Amino acid sequence: MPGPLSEAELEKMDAYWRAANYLSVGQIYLKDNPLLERPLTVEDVKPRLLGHFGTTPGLNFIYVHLNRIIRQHRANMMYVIGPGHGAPGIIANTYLEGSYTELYPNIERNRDGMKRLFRQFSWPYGVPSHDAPEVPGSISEGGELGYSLLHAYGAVFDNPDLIVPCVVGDGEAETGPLAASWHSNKFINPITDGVVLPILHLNGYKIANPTVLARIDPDELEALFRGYGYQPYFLEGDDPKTMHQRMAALLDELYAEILRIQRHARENHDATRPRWPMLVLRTPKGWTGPHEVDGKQVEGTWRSHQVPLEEVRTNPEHLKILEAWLHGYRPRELFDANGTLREELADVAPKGRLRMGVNAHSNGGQLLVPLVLPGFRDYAVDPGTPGSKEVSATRVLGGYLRDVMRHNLGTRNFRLFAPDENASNRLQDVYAVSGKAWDARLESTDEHLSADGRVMEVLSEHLCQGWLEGYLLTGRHGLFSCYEAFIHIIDSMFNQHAKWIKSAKELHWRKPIASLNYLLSSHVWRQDHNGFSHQDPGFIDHVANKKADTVRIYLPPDANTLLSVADHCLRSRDYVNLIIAGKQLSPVWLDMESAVRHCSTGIGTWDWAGNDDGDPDVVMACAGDVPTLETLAAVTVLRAWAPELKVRVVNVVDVFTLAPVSVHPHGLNEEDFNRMFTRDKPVVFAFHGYPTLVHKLTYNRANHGNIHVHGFKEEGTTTTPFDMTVLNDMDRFTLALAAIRHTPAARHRLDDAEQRFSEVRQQHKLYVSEHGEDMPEVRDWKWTAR
Ligand SMILES: Cc1ncc(C[n+]2csc(CCOP(=O)(O)OP(=O)(O)O)c2C)c(N)n1
Ligand SMILES: [Mg+2]
Repeated sequence: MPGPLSEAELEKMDAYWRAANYLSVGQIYLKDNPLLERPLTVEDVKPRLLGHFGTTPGLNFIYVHLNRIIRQHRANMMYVIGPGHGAPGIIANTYLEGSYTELYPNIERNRDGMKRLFRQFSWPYGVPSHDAPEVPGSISEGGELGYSLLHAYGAVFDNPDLIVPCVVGDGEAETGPLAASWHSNKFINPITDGVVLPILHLNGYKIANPTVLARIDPDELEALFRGYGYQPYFLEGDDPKTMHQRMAALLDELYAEILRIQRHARENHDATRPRWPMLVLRTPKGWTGPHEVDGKQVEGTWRSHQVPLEEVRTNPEHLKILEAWLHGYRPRELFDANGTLREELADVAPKGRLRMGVNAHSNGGQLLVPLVLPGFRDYAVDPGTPGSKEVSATRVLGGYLRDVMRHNLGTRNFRLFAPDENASNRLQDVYAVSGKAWDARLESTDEHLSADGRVMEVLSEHLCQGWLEGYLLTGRHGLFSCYEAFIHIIDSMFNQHAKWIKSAKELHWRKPIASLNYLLSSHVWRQDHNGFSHQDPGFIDHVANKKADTVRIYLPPDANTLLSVADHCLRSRDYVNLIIAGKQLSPVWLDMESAVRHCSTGIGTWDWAGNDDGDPDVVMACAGDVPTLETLAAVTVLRAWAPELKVRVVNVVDVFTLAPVSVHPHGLNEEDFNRMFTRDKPVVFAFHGYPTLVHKLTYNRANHGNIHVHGFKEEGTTTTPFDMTVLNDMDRFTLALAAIRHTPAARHRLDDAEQRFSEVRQQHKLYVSEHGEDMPEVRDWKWTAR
């Protein structure tokens, strides 16, 4: 069949593809005899057959053809694959192009190296079976499906020369995040951003079922993608030679179309949303694998998803099929007697930095330019006497973030991400510097929308998270602000990113990247108008499970501490930082220098709030803005209910200071912890989240038996701010009563305190029921020094 490839070129590309397929099958099955220099025996086969063949030949086919485009045009391409279980294919290709051996010199490009390449795959202490940080050229942990397109789009923001072909599995395409991801094209600026070329890999099957997109009518499929704003190109077939010619021709056309779109946009300064091309590639699942096994069709069906032949070690017939399958790729034509790829095939791959295995963006830390940060002290709020002034902490932070944005406009390496909540979380000041990215129709009533915007707002936590991950992994910076309750939507994506960071840190060649920063506002205690559905502080617990050297949790009690924490987080590398701070008016407790000192230790005694003279009867501890407010109010309640009680106030910003230093690097050492919390005095602890976390972190502290934690108990509704704390027994009166109850020296006060408590609680209930707001003495309460 005629096409752009000469006969020789076609032969070479096909051979190279066979080599990639051969190496992929070798990784799944073999631990020895890598070049089949002797008849295959059971001893050559791995004891545990792990891996996925079905998707791999398709991924390899695409890789080989992208290589051709890169060579011809010196294109800057990074490959993202959704079906990450096809890692053997990517490993094979990076090995063939040489990038694998450069990063892992023990995997030499000869017989021994090939044997090690095969053996290490899915082998204890070897390499994982999925696309993972260990895989050269990858930014997408492919174990959990659904995020490929988001990572690809995140990568091309502000990278105008980058092209990211992104393979979407047709099964993966059924996931929620992926289904929403297609809309990313409305957030791309053709002048200043790069291009994602989605390649829907319609191999027809998932693990055990057909895929929806493979079984709808072609016109429905086309309409679907046109509806998403793409121009779909279709390619279908299974005859390798024909497919090589047609794929080469099609990629030439697609590449030309991409350049045409970019040229038009850039020469005319016209950012109008183009109809970006995409490819729908329909090839058989398990292409080139055994067609039939035990009388059942395997190639072209779901049966080829993992290991098409499972009984190789026990069934001689299967061993024979495997041997014939491997020989079918004609390895002698591909590798020389030493096991090195034949020289005439090597130039199918591009050279040097152009190889996808070493694309600079895929190891984004190499490209990381630190943010230029304004002095956060310039945004400080003067508190006057502690707590006398009320501000929205996140609004104050918004002013700082506006200038972070401003200072980094030139480098174009900072973006904010929010699921339609940026202004709701009070970060709207940033619009003075940069609007919201939007490349769909504009109406005269719209505000702050532009194709050039750097605030990414879309009502999908998945999209925000996935874009940000892609942006960070390619060496940029960002912050994701979200309602606290709904951040749970991306729990699993957070897991995967945290795992990525953990594993990447263990690889010498992966450079540190900017941390993933969450700002959770509209938090559990101040969801006054939204109620129970919006009240959930559980993300803290979720984050706390991850590796100590990867996660940080901050609960700044006021605006100044929030500024200090944010500055720290934006400078940090290779962490996930979780910051929780309210957006409602709330007291400022510390002046800026005290805030900086407090945040640098992460925990501290607030001497100005206590009266313990170094020897308290009770420790009142708090973490979070509302718990801090209630704790300080409880201190003033105690002055009336038990005036002689010596109270110490401890405030926690950095939750992990509570953990032993053996568990988390931020943990207080035993001595400091005991000095602060005492060894034997009661501790009443008001905590932003679920109380169990404090217990979990402090369970082996000397004084753990005396720590009484008050936090969210899953009681919520649409009610007043103070009533929320009452419903969950974290209000000032409950905290004061608990202090008296647990302090032996105050026992004689208990009856009286209980009486006062029940009266005030009754009064509160009646007042809020009748007036719909909190009692004046609660609303107007202010901290007063003793
Ligand atoms: C979110 C998620 N759910 C389920 C799985 C288990 N899983 C692994 S591969 C696979 C099928 C993938 O099918 P497809 O995307 O079509 O990939 P391919 O056919 O190319 O292998 C499934 C369900 C997963 N990895 N991630
Ligand atoms: Mg599939």
